[in-house]
Amino acid sequence: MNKVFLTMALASFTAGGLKAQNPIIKNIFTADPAPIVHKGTVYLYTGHDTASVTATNYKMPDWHVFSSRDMKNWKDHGALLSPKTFSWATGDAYAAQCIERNGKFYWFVSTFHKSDSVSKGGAAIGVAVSDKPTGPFKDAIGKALVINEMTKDMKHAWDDIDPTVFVDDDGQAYMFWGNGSCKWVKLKKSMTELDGPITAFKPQNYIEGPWVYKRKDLYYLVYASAGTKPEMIEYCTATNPAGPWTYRGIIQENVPNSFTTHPGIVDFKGKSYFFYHNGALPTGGSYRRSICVDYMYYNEDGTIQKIVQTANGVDAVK
Ligand code: FUB
Repeated sequence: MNKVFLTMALASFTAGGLKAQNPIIKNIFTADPAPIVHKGTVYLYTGHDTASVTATNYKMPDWHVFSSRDMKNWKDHGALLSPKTFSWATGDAYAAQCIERNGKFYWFVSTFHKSDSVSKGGAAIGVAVSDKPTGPFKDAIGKALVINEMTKDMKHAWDDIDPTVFVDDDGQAYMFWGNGSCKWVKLKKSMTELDGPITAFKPQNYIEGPWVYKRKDLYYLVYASAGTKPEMIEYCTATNPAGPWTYRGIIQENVPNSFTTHPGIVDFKGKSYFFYHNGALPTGGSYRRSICVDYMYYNEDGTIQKIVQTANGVDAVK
């Protein structure tokens, strides 16, 4: 635990009965934040860490959804999706992102494929769909969208994780994902079919957890990087989602008490917010992580200022 952060957190927890906002989710351990805004509400899709204090690997049984109308009070809608929802899946519920298109909510998840006639196993990406941001969600395809055998550049079996999806102004949808290398592919309008070849590339210091979005004609690829092992968050920009991507630097340093961290970015009521996870809750750690949020600021030229990690988090908005 970072001592300064712990001291700040404890002070905020105790001073005058005030509660620290960060981590924003305290009832369970959560990781891999993926926020969206829909009809005046922020919906936060998360992973769920349930490993024991002494565990040396993840135990992630399901994905949760939280919502807030003011960025301060968060409601847990429960475990709305699990690898068990997908007949072809087994194992942990890794990073995921849900986006809305034409009134439907597509929740792109990374989990693991059973060893069967389709795949020898390894990480895979699936899609669940619902008419509402809080479900009920069902498997949109009945099979995985991406299996380990579809990408060959990385030799490890868990490289096909951490999908991020966005729809460009011309209606073309793109999915980026990957551990060790970043891969991208176009998606068809159905959002459940690939629309072309998969391309892999290696942004500077890239490890995993990409988050891709567009702002003022500039595309952003924000990702968990090697950092100092623990991870940091770094980013690239481009004028075309197909690249080339220009490396822009570090936006978030190490987080307290967790090897990984993971970006999720959203604009809400005129402000930009940076979601991430750390291990700062009591008994927390690399396999018992917690989601936080702090402000994110852009410079005039579109570059991103360094994120300041705080215990108090962000102010409530009306
Ligand atoms: O939460 C499991 C894995 O840890 C995610 O898929 C990665 O991005 C890292 O946060």
